[in-house]
Amino acid sequence: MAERQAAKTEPPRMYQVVLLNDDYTPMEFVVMVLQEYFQRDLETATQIMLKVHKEGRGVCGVYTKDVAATKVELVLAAARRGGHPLQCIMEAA
Ligand code: TYC
Repeated sequence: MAERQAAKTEPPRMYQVVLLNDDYTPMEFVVMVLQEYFQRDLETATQIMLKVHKEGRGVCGVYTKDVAATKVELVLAAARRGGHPLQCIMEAA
């Protein structure tokens, strides 16, 4: 019982949503995605986009599992609508 209660009050596992670089998605589109879906201001969004562009990947934010999964789906749907190959994944933080 003590164990069950301890497990119940464990903080939820967190997941980071990660953007991956590609050669085709416009920088402006990635900045827009970071502003729209990750509530980043223009300066922070630009910094994250440039990090992905230079280093191949970058963390957009850290969320609970359901929120992270929803954000990945929203980003991929927006990329598809725009005809961009942008890839977005989630991984345990
Ligand atoms: N590398 C892209 C370009 O030069 C820009 C880009 C940045 C694409 C971040 C994807 O997650 C990405 N247009």
